[in-house]
Amino acid sequence: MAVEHSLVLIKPDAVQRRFIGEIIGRFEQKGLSISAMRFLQATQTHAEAHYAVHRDKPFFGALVSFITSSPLVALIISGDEAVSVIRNMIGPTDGRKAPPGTIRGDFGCSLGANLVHASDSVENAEIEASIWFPNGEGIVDWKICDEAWLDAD
Ligand code: IDP
Ligand code: MG
Repeated sequence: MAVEHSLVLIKPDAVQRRFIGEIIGRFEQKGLSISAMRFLQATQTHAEAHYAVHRDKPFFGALVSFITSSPLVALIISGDEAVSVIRNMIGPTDGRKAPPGTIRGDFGCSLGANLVHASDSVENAEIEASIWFPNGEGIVDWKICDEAWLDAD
């Protein structure tokens, strides 16, 4: 089993629309597990660091102001190949094009307000985790009891 850790944000639009439980529930149902979870209002510093790769894009200002506009939930979610599994579960960036069955496809019709962020690589997951959980604070190393039943490969 190739355990990976993904940094997930339940974005302000999803929090305001009361989708925290629904979104976390999907990851739990999939057999992934939570390694860290914080409910917070992102600062400008969080936002600029998290979206640093987009700083030259025309939508950067709107993106930073959206992500800092209201509370969000930051999580580290772990499991077998968690990075690609979670990217597939959230779907493509634009909710209008995201297929049904994905989080973005089921709950949104927007490119900006697309409910959730998830790391696109193991390397970026580590960088992003250090932004939301500096010095590893809040990260819990634990074993879930159903692991043997989830991996019969
Ligand atoms: P991703 O979240 O699917 O990885 P990225 O291209 O990394 O998508 O973009 C980061 C976030 O920036 C998106 O989730 C979305 O909220 C926002 N975004 C991306 N492209 C646009 C755009 O063209 N206009 C407005 N917001 C955008
Ligand atoms: Mg991205």
